[in-house]
Amino acid sequence: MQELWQSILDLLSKVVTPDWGELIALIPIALLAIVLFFFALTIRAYAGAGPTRRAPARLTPIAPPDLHMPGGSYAPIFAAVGVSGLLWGLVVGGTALWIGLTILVLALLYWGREAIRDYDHATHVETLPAVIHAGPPPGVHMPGPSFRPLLGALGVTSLLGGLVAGGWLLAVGVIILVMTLVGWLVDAKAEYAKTVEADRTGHLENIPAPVWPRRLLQVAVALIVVAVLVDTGIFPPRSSDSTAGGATGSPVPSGAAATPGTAFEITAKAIAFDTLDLTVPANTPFTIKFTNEDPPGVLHDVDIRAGDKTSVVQDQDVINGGDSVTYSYQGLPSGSYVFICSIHPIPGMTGTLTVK
Ligand SMILES: [Cu+2]
Repeated sequence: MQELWQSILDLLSKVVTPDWGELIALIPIALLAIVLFFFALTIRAYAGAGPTRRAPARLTPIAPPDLHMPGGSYAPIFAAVGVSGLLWGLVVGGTALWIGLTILVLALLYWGREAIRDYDHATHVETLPAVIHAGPPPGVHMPGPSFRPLLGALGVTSLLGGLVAGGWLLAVGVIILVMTLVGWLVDAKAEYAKTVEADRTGHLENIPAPVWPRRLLQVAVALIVVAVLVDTGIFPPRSSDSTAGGATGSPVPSGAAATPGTAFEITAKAIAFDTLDLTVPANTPFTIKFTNEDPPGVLHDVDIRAGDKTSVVQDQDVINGGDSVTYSYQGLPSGSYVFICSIHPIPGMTGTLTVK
């Protein structure tokens, strides 16, 4: 009996226990088949629907009275394109991310404008008499509106961004904040003067309502944009002259510069050296004027290693993006070496150094 049962189980296991790996690999194909099947069904349903359900006889829906129904909008489609662009940018990174973000922001702004238009339209058909308050009740003083908090928020944001990223953004944040606080103080002083005046006249007036600070906002935003551009190194374009003898630069030893063929210049940009081949005389000190043209935060150096690219022969300090330095190296016995960035030991930052 036991044997019979076992033989049945063995037989069944061939059928019941499939190769799961192969089945899982088939899942996407099965999903695709389902989707295609659905599309086919939909197309067939439309094809068989007959002319009456198709375009020519389409009616424009009319909303019942007192019911507001906004018309069709492309905004959700634009937003979907923007989100797709953003997600795609998150996958591939770099410029695509910014393009996706820009599309999304533009789409949302468009949507917002549409919504505001719709809102304006809806509020204009309002038939109830609008209640307009002439002012606060007697004895209550209500200060007028002020844009200072908004500018202050802009300044604080810029200041905090500057504290994180450093550079000109910090200075711009301080400038905007100081401008805001001084303006606020001026407003407060004027309001105080009004209360003093009210003691005499028995009537407390507000200071004139401020106009929208278009010019001030434009200046603030322009300052922030310029600071970000300068901090990220996009503007002005860095030339080798402007960074010559940077903060970390050390003077070229006069003895080394005197020997011909011992002073070199290497520029690193986009995580690659512009030179990948150097030849120096044996047992002779030499220098490399090294310029890092990558954005701040991207560190590079030029170390010398043996031909195996791992044994360090001479080590140098890394410099930050935007900096420049003159490295001094001691004379080397003749042979084949590499000069390499210890941060990015990739082919683009590994050059051959021939000493002979
Ligand atoms: Cu590097």
